Amino acid sequence: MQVHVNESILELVEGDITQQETEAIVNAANSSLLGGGGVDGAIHRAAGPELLAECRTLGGCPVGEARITQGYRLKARYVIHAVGPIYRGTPRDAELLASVHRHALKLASEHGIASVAFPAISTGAYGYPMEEAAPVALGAVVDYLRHHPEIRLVRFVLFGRRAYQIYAAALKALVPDD
Ligand code: AR6
Repeated sequence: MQVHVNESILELVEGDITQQETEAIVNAANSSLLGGGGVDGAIHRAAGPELLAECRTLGGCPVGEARITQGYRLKARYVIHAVGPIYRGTPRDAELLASVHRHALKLASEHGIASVAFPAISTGAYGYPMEEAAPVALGAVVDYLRHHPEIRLVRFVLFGRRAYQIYAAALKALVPDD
């Protein structure tokens, strides 16, 4: 599904983030930025070893922030490595999850990137329940798009039908009149 936020598009699809042709894809990374499982493993496999070599030069990244690299063998020109929170069940979870989405989009704006694909950050190994993560992640992106028309397209790439349905329900609740 798709909604408009002013002139920009916020889109949800079911699929694999490594196959996206947006200018940047977002990685669900950890603070070391040195790779891992899940989305992170899939992106590093698809991008090739040059990605890890560039990540090694970055010196890590705090939780709630993001760093940018080239995309190497990916279709996307850039990878934005975003470090989501490990879910603890406190109000800080949502603050950090919103922050990581804002940081990723700020990097896109600064690099003249107009289209960005996100995975469902923190909802795998980091244990954030999808029903809780979806409104926080989507809300942060809608807020950003309202003030940053230079980002033309944000696509959430959800892994499997259940994930897609949860994010679609959250987006309908967030923009009921679209
Ligand atoms: N495309 C889109 N989404 C995917 C894909 C894919 N190819 N593969 C998995 N997902 P996770 P986290 C979904 O665990 O929770 C890593 O080891 C998956 O179903 O990748 O932020 C890092 O190095 C889930 O909904 O990221 C960190 O140590 C979502 O992507 C840690 O895991 C995120 O799952 C980060 O954990």
